[in-house]
Amino acid sequence: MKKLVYTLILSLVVLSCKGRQTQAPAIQDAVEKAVPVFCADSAYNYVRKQTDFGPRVPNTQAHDDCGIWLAAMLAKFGAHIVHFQNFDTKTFDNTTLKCVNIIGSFNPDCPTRIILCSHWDSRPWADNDPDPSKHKVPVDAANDGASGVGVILEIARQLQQQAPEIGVDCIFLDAEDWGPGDDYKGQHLEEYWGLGTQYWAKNPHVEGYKARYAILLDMVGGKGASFSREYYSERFGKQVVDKVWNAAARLGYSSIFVPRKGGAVTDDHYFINTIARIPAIDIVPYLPECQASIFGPTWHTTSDNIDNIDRKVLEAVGKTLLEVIYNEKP
Ligand code: AHN
Ligand code: ZN
Repeated sequence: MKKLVYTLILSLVVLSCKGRQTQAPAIQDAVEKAVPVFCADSAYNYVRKQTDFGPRVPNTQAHDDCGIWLAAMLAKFGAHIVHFQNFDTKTFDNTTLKCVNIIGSFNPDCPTRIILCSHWDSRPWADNDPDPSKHKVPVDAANDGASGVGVILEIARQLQQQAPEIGVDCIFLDAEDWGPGDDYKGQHLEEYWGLGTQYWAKNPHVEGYKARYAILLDMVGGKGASFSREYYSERFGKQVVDKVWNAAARLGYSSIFVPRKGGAVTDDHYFINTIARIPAIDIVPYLPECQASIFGPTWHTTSDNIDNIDRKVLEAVGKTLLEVIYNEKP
């Protein structure tokens, strides 16, 4: 019954978001381009659906159930191929994790491809919580995990309704967030983060896989978030950063996509750049004024839950990405 009600609510949301948004033609392009409308309510519901499973910590039932749901959603949205890439990986604390990277390929025969990616796992410990007694509690990860996946799912839904001129691979990466935090000082080694990405970069889902570039979404729904030009993104994919920040500026989002340099973040994009050698950028918060964390007040705390998600931030990211995708030429 609950499921039926949920489905009905979702259908209403989806119905209310139908329609097309047209934009003025670019000077060099006489044909008017239509960019589909990103529905923030729909993205928000995909975020909430993930948190409803509970923390998606590898080796738990919530994780496995959510993974099946994500693959089913990509299939439902018309991904021509859905890869379920299972693998085992070892963590810094010597735990073996049963993991899965989930890849939905749209227009798989198109040689010009871009990647949209986000990690879908939850951190097993809220080790940045202001209350030390909560440092072993798993994180809901509404922002740090579910937000990027929710935005990508809503983009996937749009891809089905109107195909862009390029191929798109939506990649949900596992085991990003089992890295050693500040409770393990001296072990803050980058190779223990992004374990799913490292596996994928060494074992791409298709032999000889190539893509023009990759865009990573990490923590793209938190209240008060803004994004700056992250260091490795700029170093490995400056043109991609330009493309995304210019698209955001055209849409009036320069207060969220701030045109300034950010810090350096060892995130999934780092391994896509250095192992897969695909230019990869990170849309990740940069909040130097925030005392608790540069990523925002809820980072790796028990407050990273659905109450901290702002539809307006999801919308700014989603609309900016659709603007990029539907202006990309083969
Ligand atoms: C480090 O703190 C070294 N990297 C942040 C990567 C991350 C964790 N993104 C989300 N959670
Ligand atoms: Zn995290």
